[in-house]
Amino acid sequence: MPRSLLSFELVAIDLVNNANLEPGYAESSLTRRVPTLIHGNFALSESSAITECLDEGFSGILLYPKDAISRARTPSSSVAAKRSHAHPARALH
Ligand SMILES: N[C@@H](CCC(=O)N[C@@H](CS)C(=O)NCC(=O)O)C(=O)O
Repeated sequence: MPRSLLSFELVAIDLVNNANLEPGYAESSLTRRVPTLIHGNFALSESSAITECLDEGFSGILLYPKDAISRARTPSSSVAAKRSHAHPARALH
């Protein structure tokens, strides 16, 4: 399958100094965690949501199998769900 790359700017967030909690970042991130995808006025956090958005929203990006059952069985789907629900910060949101 052909793949193409999107151009992007990577912005480092200084988690050691809690830059993710500062207004500049926190206002664009629902979870106040990294990563966050920002595309124009649209902002999306949670890596699995980001990869699904890229997969479905941008032609040429193929991150998941097209078949629903195969997609559900990808390690990222189950691991992401477990991590998110187990994280203590989840209780804050
Ligand atoms: N399930 C989330 C986990 C995100 C996450 O835990 N990110 C960490 C860095 S790898 C973070 O932002 N930690 C800072 C914090 O929780 O305040 C995802 O996959 O996006």
